[in-house]
Amino acid sequence: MNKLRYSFAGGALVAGVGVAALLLGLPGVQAQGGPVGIHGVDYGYQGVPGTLPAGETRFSFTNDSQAESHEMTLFRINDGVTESFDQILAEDEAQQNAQQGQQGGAQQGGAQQGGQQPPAEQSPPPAPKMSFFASTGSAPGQSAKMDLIGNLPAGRYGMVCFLPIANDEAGTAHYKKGMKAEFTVQ
Ligand SMILES: [Cu+2]
Repeated sequence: MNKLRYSFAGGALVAGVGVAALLLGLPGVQAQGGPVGIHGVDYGYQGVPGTLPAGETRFSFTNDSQAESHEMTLFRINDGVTESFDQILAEDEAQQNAQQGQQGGAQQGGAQQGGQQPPAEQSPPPAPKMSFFASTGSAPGQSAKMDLIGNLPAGRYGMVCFLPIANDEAGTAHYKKGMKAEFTVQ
């Protein structure tokens, strides 16, 4: 049900292109200072710093919920983008919904017209406003199996959970209930 382009799986592909040199809990790799301890609750993050120093950083994620799995997916907001992380998420969702609507309409039209019409011209997608950085997550009451260690360039970052609310037929994502946060690295 990964509606969003910035899903866990999709993001992993982007990361492979070299967006960030991420070392997943590699032994011997030390981040300066202690880990940044992030706690997931229903539905939000606790312990998110307002600002972090640039450079090697270790994030340790613990899921304090007893009911829901949670993830901590990090994005770096692209340089020059002025929208807040909340705005970017909202725009992305609106864009996804519009694309789904277009696809549905095109299929219906094609059937009615016997498929004679050439496909409507697709406008190119807008430039992405953020880049996947890293992701981890854990089941209720557990810590993530590995810390995230990454070399954080200065900039603005977003943290988000795309997982759907359990037993919610609409599959509403946790971030829409508030499980999202923005912080700055400088
Ligand atoms: Cu969550």
